[in-house]
Amino acid sequence: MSVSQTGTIFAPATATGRAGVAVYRLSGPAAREAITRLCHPNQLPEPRQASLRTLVDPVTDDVIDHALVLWFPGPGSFTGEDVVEFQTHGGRAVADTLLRVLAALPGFALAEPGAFTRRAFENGRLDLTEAEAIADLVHAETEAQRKQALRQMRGALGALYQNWHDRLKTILAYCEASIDFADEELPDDLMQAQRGQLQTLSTDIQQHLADGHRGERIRDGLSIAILGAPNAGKSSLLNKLAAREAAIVSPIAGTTRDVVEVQLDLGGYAVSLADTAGLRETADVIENEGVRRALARAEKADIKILVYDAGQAADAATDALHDNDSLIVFNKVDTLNDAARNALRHNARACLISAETGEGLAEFTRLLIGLIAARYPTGGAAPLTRARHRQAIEEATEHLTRATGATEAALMAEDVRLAMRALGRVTGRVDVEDLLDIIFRDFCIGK
Ligand SMILES: Nc1nc2c(ncn2[C@@H]2O[C@H](COP(=O)(O)OP(=O)(O)O)[C@@H](O)[C@H]2O)c(=O)[nH]1
Ligand SMILES: [Mg+2]
Repeated sequence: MSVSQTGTIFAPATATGRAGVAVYRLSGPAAREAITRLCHPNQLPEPRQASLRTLVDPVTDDVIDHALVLWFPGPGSFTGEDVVEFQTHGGRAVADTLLRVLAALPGFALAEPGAFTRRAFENGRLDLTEAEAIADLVHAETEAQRKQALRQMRGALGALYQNWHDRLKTILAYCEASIDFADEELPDDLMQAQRGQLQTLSTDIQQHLADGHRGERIRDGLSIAILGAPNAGKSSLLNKLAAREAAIVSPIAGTTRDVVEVQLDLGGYAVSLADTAGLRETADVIENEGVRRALARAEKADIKILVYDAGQAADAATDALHDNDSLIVFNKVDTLNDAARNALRHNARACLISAETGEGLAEFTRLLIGLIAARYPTGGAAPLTRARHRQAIEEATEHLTRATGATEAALMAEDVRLAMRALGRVTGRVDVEDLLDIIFRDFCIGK
């Protein structure tokens, strides 16, 4: 459906299945009728206070369940409309009966995914970044995702964009003054001052954009690739980190050919960890394709784990992948004598591990999490969290650059207006009708 629903909507807010309690949510002009028609006794409870009622099918007089009822009169509710919540016993039969009875009430329709939050947005209860953060919080699986979603839900990102928007509005007002009063006495340096303001704002926005995709990676998960020579122990390391036998380990070089991926929670970060084919020159067509995929994955990875067999001589193919986003691991240290180990310890950046015995793995995991946390801190200024935000803000900066170079107030004003509009699309202040279906599609029913 492309337009938002009208009338009164209802939906289970908790997942279906057997559970102690199930919550149903209703919103819209007729929400209160669900209380007057279904509840015994049927007067409205005190706002925002739980009251125990008996839920009855108004047609058959059958008791459906005993429930806690909450009444949130609009406009001070989540959606801005009258909202009712029923907390019943969980379970299929109660759900089926209650949903059937609600659907039969005049003007009631089952809510589409995200319909409640969409109403909250349309009624000005939250901006689009806050609405998106609710979806993110519902989907959050790790600590970092949860914290980031909470911060955005409290309006940290929206407030930042609003601040930029307001600064542009002031600049626009001066531009328009210059146009309107072109013949009158205005300070000569007025336009120059606006240029300065635009530059300062541009710098702030550039800094926000140049965040190494921090917010997006925390939200969507980081990509980490394990790379190295055949038989270095990459698959063994993946299995140890995943705590399961996800990849085949064998003494036969060239066993791993495709990229094997596992999803992990590493220190609160959602991570997609990829095991790859060993890097070597080979005549085997399929293995060659594996090496190509390994290198492509290395290119894409946010962090690389470069695995060396500690007992082997130099490995130029792996050396070539070293950069600031890589961690170096010498594996199979269980096969080394003390002198050989000490020689390796001179490399301060390297970790000595044994994927076989587990030696050094705790320390390695600690270092890896430290590297992730340093690259993708959860504190500091609120980061943008979606490609949608990045696109709109990049568009805004293009307009700002043009505005800064404008020679006439009218041209500057036009680009400032366009920049404001691009920012307004992020928070949903302007012209977002086309975006809403896409954004709210991500939601669950009942949210
Ligand atoms: N002694 C010892 N052998 C290991 C260690 N890690 C892996 N291996 C062995 O090295 C061989 C290659 O391991 P594998 O994980 O398949 O390496 P990959 O080709 O890099 O994925 C297998 O026989 C493993 O059992 C280790 O830390 N110590
Ligand atoms: Mg392997």
